[in-house]
Amino acid sequence: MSSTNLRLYADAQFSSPYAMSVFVALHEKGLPFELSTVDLGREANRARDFAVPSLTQRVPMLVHDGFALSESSAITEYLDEVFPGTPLYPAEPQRRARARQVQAWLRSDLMPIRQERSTEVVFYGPNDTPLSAVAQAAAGKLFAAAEALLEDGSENLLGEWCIADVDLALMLNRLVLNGDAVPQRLAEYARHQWQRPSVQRWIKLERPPL
Ligand SMILES: N[C@@H](CCC(=O)N[C@@H](CS)C(=O)NCC(=O)O)C(=O)O
Repeated sequence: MSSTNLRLYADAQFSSPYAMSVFVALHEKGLPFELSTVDLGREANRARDFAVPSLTQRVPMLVHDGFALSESSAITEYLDEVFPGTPLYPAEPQRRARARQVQAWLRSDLMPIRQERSTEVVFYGPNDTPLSAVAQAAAGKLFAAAEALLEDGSENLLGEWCIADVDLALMLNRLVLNGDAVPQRLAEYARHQWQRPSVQRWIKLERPPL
């Protein structure tokens, strides 16, 4: 364990949107941390040294002072509770609940978009397969929710920036960066969120070829 006492385990391609969310959170908090990669293609996540502490055999996993935690939104909530620095979640209970709702929804729904526009599209390059009818329907649902959440014209979901902005921008950018049709307002929101320095640090990580 390094002197920072924080180590993040991410996928070897740096393509996991969930690892990205935690990486951004650590940078927003200004916390020094070590970054380790887990080769999911070689099932390194099933090896005992990762499988046991992670419980879930999934990245991301954060280890803080010997305490191992997986599940990205549990990690970012933990970081927000334990460390000062930029708040990751709104303080006001209803806004905080909304941020958690958006995170939970993006992690549990919109599967056709996640399958047909994997994060390889975002971090390696676009694909030219048209969206299926079910993916278009999922995109319609995504746009309706995002437009409702951003109806006041704000550049962030809930007034001040929060970690759910990163997750929503990533979901929209699966389409925007692939050249799929996205309402202009939402494409601008996603592009704006992508410029955040903590997000750019993840984007600029050196990736191995696929
Ligand atoms: N809900 C989890 C999802 C984590 C997840 O799906 N991680 C993927 C990489 S993006 C993974 O580790 N897959 C390997 C596996 O499930 O065996 C989170 O938010 O952390």
